[in-house]
Amino acid sequence: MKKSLVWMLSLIWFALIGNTFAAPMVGNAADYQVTVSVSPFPPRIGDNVFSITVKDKYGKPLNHADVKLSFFMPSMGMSGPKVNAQESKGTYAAKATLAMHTDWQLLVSIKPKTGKKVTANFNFKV
Ligand SMILES: [Cu+2]
Repeated sequence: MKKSLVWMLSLIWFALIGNTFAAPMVGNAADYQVTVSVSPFPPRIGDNVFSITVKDKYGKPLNHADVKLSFFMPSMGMSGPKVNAQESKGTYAAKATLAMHTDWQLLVSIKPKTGKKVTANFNFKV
C-alpha cells in the first residue's frame, strides 16, 4: 500500500517535471534570448508557474536581473496579473493566476543590473 503510493507520487513528480520543460516558448528582447516554460503544460485556468531563462548574445545566462511578467487578454481588451519573478539558479520563476479561457499575451520585462529595460512578447492560449 505504502510502496504503491510512493511509486504513484514519483510518477506524478516525473510527469510534472517533464511538463515543466515541454514546449518552451522562445523569444527575443533586444539582444537577449528569452525562454519561457509553463507548468502545468499546457497552461490552465488557475495557478501556473512560469519559468524564464535569459541569455545574452554570447549565450551566457543573464543573472541578477529584475524580471517582471505582465499578462493581457488582447481579444478582450483586459489586463491580467502582473508578477515579479524570483531568481534561483539562473532561472526566474513566477506564479500567475490566469482566470479565463482565452488568448493570452505575456510581456516579460527584463531590467539587467546594468543597461536598459527590454521586453519580450509571447502569446499562448488557456
Ligand atoms: Cu478576460
